[in-house]
Amino acid sequence: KQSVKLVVGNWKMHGLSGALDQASSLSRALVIDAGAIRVGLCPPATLIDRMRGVLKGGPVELGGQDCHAQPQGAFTGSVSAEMLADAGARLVILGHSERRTAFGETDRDVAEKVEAAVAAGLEPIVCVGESLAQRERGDAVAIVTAQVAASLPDSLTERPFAVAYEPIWAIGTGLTPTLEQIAEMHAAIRSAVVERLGQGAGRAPILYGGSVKPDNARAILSTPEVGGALVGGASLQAEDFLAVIRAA
Ligand code: G2H
Repeated sequence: KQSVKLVVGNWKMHGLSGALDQASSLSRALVIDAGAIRVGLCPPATLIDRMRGVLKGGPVELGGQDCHAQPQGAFTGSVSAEMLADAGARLVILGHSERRTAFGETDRDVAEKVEAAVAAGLEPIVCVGESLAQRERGDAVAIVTAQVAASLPDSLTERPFAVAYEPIWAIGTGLTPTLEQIAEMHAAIRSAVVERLGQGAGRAPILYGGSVKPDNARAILSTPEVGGALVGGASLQAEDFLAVIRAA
């Protein structure tokens, strides 16, 4: 049996201190059945510790959006997994396509970051996804399953983690794959995860991400093999994010 659904908000580089009000509204309005769903929020790293204060006692889990592969050192501008955990994070998004594209992260870099996250006690959400050109060439499943195999290190065996399938062409565009395409890809990802890490890892939730909105969330979240959602734009306002969560 698969684990409980996991719905995670990715604020990307949005959110000054005023945005803590959204986290506080979310936390106040959110009533969840702990056995059925988990909710996470990944604000910019500067807000994690303060958001912990705002969310205190509530069901929302905090996360980072990236971490360095080393626990500390002379890496100007970087934040380690231990630092995220120290600030109050339990989750960390790794290998988001915006990191892969804009910062040149490779599958190997992502795997090293996942190792660091696991060592710091964080639960990584490892992102994979194909470009539009790759989908149009018919290579989407091969590309994505290869990313899965190369981005998940051995140390994930027996550790909690999630994979997020985010087709690059669906991110922030309002476009989404068909439900059939999502189901097909998630089944392929699950097989690749099991092949890479063994049967035990087959329970890891596979989230869908890319233009999840209140009006498409129910259909996407009830698609076979979809274990949750990674939500960008629609997680910035508490009202929208609540609507997505309630659709899960
Ligand atoms: C995909 C997603 C969140 P959006 O990047 O990770 O963003 O929902 O805005 O497409």
